[in-house]
Amino acid sequence: MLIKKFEAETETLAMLKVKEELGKEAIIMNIKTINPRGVYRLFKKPVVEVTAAIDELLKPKPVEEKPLTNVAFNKNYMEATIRGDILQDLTENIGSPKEQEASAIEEKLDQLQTLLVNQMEQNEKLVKEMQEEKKDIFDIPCVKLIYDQLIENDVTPENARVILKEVENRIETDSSVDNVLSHIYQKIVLKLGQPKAVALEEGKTKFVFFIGPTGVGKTTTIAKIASSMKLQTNAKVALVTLDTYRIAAVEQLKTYANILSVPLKVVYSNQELLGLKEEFEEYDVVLIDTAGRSHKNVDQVADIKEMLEITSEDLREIYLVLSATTKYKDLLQIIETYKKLAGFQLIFTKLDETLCWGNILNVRMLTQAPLSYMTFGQNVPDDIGKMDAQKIAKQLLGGSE
Ligand SMILES: Nc1nc2c(ncn2[C@@H]2O[C@H](COP(=O)(O)OP(=O)(O)OP(=O)(O)O)[C@@H](O)[C@H]2O)c(=O)[nH]1
Ligand SMILES: [Mg+2]
Repeated sequence: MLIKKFEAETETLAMLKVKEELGKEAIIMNIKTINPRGVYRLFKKPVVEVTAAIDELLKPKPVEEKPLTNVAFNKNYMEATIRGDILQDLTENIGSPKEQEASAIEEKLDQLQTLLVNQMEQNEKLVKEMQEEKKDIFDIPCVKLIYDQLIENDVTPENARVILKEVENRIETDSSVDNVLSHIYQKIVLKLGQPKAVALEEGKTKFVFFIGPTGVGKTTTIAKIASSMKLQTNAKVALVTLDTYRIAAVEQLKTYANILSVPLKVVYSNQELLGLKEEFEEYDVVLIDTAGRSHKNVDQVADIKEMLEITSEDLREIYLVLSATTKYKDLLQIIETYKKLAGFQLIFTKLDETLCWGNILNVRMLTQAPLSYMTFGQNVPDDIGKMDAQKIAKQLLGGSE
């Protein structure tokens, strides 16, 4: 048996409490009104007290509070959505400035992504097209043949590649051999550049120095130039030799001077060189022969520099004489030595002794010095000419006349 007291403002309310807690089987044992006492009377109202009892077994069980399962939760959630609670939440947020901003950014990102993907696809397509279109220039069969021909003629592989690479853009995979050849030919002609021969100026005496290694043909070339100047342009020519080491050398030039009826001066010191300006002021040109020097002797090159600098720059021309028969490796050493003497032109001799004229192009590409004359035999005065870039290019491409 369970006995419990219930208080309420009225008897009805107290009875409701009893029923709620003990059920309708509860037995009312007593009902009384309790009046507050003492100071409490001022604040509290009288209450009705009901004493009720019930058999333990008959007491109603409290409703069990089960935990919410997922299903239940989802159900509740759905119900709530149906009820509009969540929906209302969402509607409250949609259209808020933050929401609008976020969706704008998202939209922009989408656009950007589409743009990037398109761009990447386009790039890939382009690269593929380019790869298909512009294969390596050496894949064109005739280019390989031309390259081999240049190498055969002693053009260095590096220089041959430079030339081919420079025309690469103009050559199509299906270009005809003639077309390819003509591009390469033009490129070689351009690389060789315009020849720069001795330039005579009225009222001035030009001092033209011929320097270079031993036995390349300096003296012979001077005789050829002197003769062609005298005969073709009727210029007033004088010869000077600084090659006093060998009597034969002086004799050699003397012979040419006699044949050409031009004066020859033998100069023994740099000091004497100073006097030449006055001595030959009536002349258009003074051709100066020097002793062949070993390029390995650096001191001698320093001497030449000193000698050259005696003549003022505007009246001076320097020609470095090289033989087309010299190996490129040796030419490299020669250039290394003579490059200290800036401002020279290049003469190539003995073109008749070799079919491989590649070194003319090699040295030109290495030094950037202008080409001037080429000689092609021992005959004075005939075997000389201005450097003929077209003839050299043809020769290098295997199309000699
Ligand atoms: N085949 C050929 N021989 C040449 C040519 N030019 C010069 N020679 C010959 O080369 C040799 C040397 O010529 P030189 O003019 O004495 O040479 P160099 O540079 O003055 O010689 P050194 O004064 O000793 O340094 C001579 O036998 C010339 O006939 C050329 O263009 N072709
Ligand atoms: Mg000589």
